Amino acid sequence: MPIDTAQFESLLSDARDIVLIGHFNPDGDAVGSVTAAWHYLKARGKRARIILPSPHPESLAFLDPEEAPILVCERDPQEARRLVAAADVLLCLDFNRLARTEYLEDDILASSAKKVLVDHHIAAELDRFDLVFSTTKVSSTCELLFDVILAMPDVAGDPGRIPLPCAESLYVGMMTDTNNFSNSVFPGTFEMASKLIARGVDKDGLQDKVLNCYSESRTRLMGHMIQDKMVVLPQYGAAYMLLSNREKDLYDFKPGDSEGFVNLPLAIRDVQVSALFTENFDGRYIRVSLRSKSPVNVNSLAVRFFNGGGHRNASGGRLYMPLEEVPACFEKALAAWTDEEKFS
Ligand SMILES: [Mn+2]
Repeated sequence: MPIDTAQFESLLSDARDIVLIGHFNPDGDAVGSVTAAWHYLKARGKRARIILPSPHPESLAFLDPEEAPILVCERDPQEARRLVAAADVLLCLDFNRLARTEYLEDDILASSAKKVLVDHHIAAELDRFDLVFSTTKVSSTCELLFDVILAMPDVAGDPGRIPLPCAESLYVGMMTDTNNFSNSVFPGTFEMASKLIARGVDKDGLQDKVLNCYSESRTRLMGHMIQDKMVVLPQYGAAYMLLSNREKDLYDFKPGDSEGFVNLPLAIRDVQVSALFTENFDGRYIRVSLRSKSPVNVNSLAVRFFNGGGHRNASGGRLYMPLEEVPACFEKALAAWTDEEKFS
């Protein structure tokens, strides 16, 4: 479907200070989309800054623009608030609710800037933005942003006009959100990949930089999780793992190290739903990650039982309880989750 970029074009051409914002615990799609947008704007001679609520994984550091390094709100909240207040356009990427920025919701609402959303999650807060690009029929925010950029008048459908660093960031976001083409892949996803590779993106190089870059201790932690922590619940076609702060210390855990763990139990034939429960570093809450095989909709599980949401086959949320109480809570949720919700 053709994307109407007229309003976006006029917002951007008038803008002097643009701020790009990603979500808390930023993943490849969050970092990919904010940095892709930054490089696109830079090529247009626009001044922009990127704010992320919390630090990104080290493996994505190469995407951080040297000229205007990403501002991490947790490290410099005052500067983040100042930038949000002073912006005339706020471009929010890869989140559906302002609460996903953790610290900046009120500041974003209070800012007089025009607010633009580019996102692929279910049920975005449409009324809080002046302009929204939102669909769930793409692999990632980066795929949607690729479509938007391609439809901008200066690019005019020619991927050759997308700056190379922008193209690389877009590829990384798509590659990580699809788990390297294994889930959430649409025909348009392959079209995007094909056009970006033709543009000059080094697919193998990015794969090695982002996916094959972990420490030895991370790979050992993954083995420990499968061998010692995975619990399979055959009666529910489900499996789960708990990751405690003690284990994180033991395995020298770095942000991003548990990326992909939640997908592992889905390799078991009869497991349709997989959950990873991770203790937050300061013990304030348990981070919930949920994945499912195709007909099963874990978004409904995340929304009803885990204070969250996301996508049909990949959702997240939070629990406010000690880690020891999580197994009983998860089993209770699985028992109460109706088939109607499960296959909705
Ligand atoms: Mn995403």
